[in-house]
Amino acid sequence: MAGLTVARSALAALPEPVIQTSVDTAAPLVPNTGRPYNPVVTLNGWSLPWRMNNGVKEFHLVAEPVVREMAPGFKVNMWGYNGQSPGPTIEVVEGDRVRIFVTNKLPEHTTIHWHGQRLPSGMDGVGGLNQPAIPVGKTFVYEFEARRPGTFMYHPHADEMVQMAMGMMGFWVTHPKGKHPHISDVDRDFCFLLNAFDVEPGSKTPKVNTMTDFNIWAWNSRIFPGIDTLNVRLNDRVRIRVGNLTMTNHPIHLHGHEFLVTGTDGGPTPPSTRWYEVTTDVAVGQMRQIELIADEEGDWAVHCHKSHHTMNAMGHDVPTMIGVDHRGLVNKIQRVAPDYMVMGERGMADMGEMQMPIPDNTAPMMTGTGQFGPIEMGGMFSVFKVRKDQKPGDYKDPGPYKFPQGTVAYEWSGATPTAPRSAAVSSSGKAEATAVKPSHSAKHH
Ligand SMILES: [Cu+2]
Repeated sequence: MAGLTVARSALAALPEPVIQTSVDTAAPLVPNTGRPYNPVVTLNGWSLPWRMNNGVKEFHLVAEPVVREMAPGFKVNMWGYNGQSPGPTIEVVEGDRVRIFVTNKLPEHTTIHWHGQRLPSGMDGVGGLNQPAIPVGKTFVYEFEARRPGTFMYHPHADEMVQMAMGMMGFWVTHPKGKHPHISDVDRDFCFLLNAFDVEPGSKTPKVNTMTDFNIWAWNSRIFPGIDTLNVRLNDRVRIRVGNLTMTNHPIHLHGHEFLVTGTDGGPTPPSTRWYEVTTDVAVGQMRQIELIADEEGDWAVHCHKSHHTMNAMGHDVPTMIGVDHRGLVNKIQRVAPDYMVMGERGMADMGEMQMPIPDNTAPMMTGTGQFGPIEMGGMFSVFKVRKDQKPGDYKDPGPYKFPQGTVAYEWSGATPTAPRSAAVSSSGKAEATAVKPSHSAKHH
């Protein structure tokens, strides 16, 4: 790595920057110095090792251009940290003294804001307000005590719109230093950031001046089916931490289980404030921790409930074609435009199966295959896999669920009675309505 050799002499006194080249979910980083804690698993990401220096945890982040593979075969030129976008997850313990060296290898200045942390104002990372921006080629030092446990993020606060649109962000977890009344011990602790990009199909670099009209909806700069599954053992207590650095909200929905929101931006929530849900909205700039007991075996979808966020790049101007009869017209058009094809006359499901040619370096709009056929999803979608034989500490994908005999929805093979229609439309165009007055005997409040 050319960049690293340059760094070596200049950064002699700094911790060697650790660079990640893989897009796979790394095994949890079990701490070998400092206070013990139960590490998190970053989806398609990793945690940054540190160096202990006289009781201070020293990390080294390198802001630099990276190439992130968002899904197999779809690579995007991004800016990130230590080889990837997002940057590595930083894990520390409440009360830790933390020193972070930030080296700027971008073509412009940058800073890092430690989103949600209690810290001295001069460490908060807003360029111009709290510090001069870090010039190209320079290294700055941030140092503070991780004062409260919880879920945090980091991102630039200099040319922020451009740098976040290019993928600069990372996750931060501060573990409690001991038993905390509002933080449970869990068997699995996952985390990921919600992020969004505007990459024109066929191009490789995000458009950086996009304000709201993004077309790639990602978890940790990956899109389905490039997002790893969340694999757990039956009856595990599972925590999932989500941070939102896109420009819109994402209602995150889990199938098959109810969960509690056990933490927000401000830290763990008091148990008396929690209620069960199956969807929780994560607004822009927010962090949420959800917790559940994984007590239903199976393959359970977990996804953003905005249906266009479980789609990959598509033209926004595709007209709705449902119900439009193209017969005859297509042949005529194909005489002048041989590539012309009809989409969506009977809905868009054909897109899930279609092997139509797409521009180089893009992802199909809806894709992924399950054991029964196309899943017809993209973007912010993954699978929560609950298995009784998943070993503790084993995060490997157990493969597709083996459904017990007789538990899968099936085709009816008996007689199908004709369904009577309740309100027929008369030839005058008026609906015949029948009102039924409730009888007195049926009245109850
Ligand atoms: Cu969404």
